[in-house]
Amino acid sequence: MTIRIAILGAGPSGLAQLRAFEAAGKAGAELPEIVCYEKQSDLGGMWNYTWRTGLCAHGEPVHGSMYRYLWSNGPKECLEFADYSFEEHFGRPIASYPPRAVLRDYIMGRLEKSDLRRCIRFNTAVQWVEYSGETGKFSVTVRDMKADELSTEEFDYVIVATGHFSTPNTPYFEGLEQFPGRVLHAHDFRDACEFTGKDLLLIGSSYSAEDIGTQCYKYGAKSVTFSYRSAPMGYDWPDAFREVPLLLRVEDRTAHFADGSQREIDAIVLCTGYQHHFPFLADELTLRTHNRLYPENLYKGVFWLDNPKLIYLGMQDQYYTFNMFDAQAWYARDVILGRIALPDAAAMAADAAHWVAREEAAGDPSAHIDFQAAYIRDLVGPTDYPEFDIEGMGELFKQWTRDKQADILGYRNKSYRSTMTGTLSPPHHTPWMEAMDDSLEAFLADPDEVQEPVLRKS
Ligand code: FAD
Ligand code: NA7
Repeated sequence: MTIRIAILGAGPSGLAQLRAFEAAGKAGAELPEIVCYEKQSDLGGMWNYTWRTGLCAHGEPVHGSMYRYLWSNGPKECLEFADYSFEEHFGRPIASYPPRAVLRDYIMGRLEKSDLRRCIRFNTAVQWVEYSGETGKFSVTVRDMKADELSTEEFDYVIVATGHFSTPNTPYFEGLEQFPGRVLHAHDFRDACEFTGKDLLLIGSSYSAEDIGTQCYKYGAKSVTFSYRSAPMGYDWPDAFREVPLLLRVEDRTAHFADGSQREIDAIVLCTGYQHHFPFLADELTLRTHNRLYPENLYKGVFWLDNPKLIYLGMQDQYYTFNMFDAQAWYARDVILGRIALPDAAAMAADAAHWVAREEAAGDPSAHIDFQAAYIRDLVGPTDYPEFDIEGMGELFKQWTRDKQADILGYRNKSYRSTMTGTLSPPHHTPWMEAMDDSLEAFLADPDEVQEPVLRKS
């Protein structure tokens, strides 16, 4: 009987899984039956922009956390697919830090002509997944959101690729309920222009704080105050920025911080990260972790130790993204196709524990990058995913951290060399701080044709 596989989510991770099977199919393998459930109306996952916040038109939580004017926060050379380069997609080299729409176009382009697109059931939200030890199968219950109908199907494998940057972590601070301005989580942030002329307080000192803060400044915020729990970001900020310890309380418009300082503010954005949240999974199948490089209880970072027919993709904290999802998907595919045998439960647990300990011993960003490179190397080795220079890409990541340190508002003007094609990317026609239009058309415009309208806000 044909093996049936459910892929939950058609973002970059779910699409990597489809692509992995497509590659095997093209090489002559007999493919299992695949159904991919996606609650949005198109593929692309987080890279689809939505103006909506809260609930979608059908009452499901809005998945999107991306906002207008979002540009890649790492060089595109570090997320390039090994089997589909940027040059192949765009027909020419492009600059290293593209805006969201350009990366979305790239991700989707790889699957555009694929037959496997027909496996995706859009507007279909996964509601419940449970496993029966008796039948050895998973029951997956979904809601067709347009027809408002529930249905259940059985599968041999379930691949969870629903992402983990959608359900906000929202700590409470005294006085928030009295604060007269806007209080929102980064998940609901959409348009920096809302904060033009405002004094902004951002809680958190990681990617969201850094990016939303710099972007609001770019679009005219008067000042940006970052409040950190553990450590400041420590960049060489322009005068309008300041980093202070944790917020203690808010009284009217005054924010009081742990060092005794205070500041008048107009709005607060909680850039306090996200929760891994799987409301559709039975308790014994649920991954519980914080945002880390090697979540516990996952063999090879993907196979659920208690039941390896449940596979999680993309649940790691991420330096590497798209090509890491590919490495995971190729490995998972080969296990499902019987090309790679899983060891016994004790060996899988020992291997996972070894990686967890190795992550915990990695002390700084450079060691974290090396760790993730080693993890990907471990996955790619036994599969036929095209060989790529994972460690060379790691060096690009290290250069990126230095470039940010040198110029937090200017690092996106840098160019990097693709480890896939060897091409050094051309500089973008407009420095990031002046590039107000984040559309694909503006980004790809010929430098000679770039005139005033391209610089206008979209
Ligand atoms: P997602 O992209 O989150 O896709 C998950 C999919 O699952 C979605 O399509 C969703 O609709 C679907 N889904 C969820 N629940 C259900 C359900 N119950 N039923 C059916 N479908 C469901 N990465 C980079 O490489 N570079 C960047 O510059 C970058 N910037 C980022 C900026 C922000 C603000 C955020 C939040 C993330 C950023 N990332 C960036 C990381 C980004 O999350 C990954 O690049 C990538 O999108 C992860 O892919 P994924 O498929 O694992 O998850
Ligand atoms: P991250 O990278 O998980 O960072 C979360 C930040 O929130 C981090 O600085 C945390 O501080 C801080 N945090 C978490 N809880 C609290 C509380 N209770 N009080 C104060 N500060 C807190 O999430 P991001 O949203 O920045 O990035 C996630 C992805 O989105 C990433 O891939 C980006 O590309 C976009 P800590 O340092 O732990 O003390």
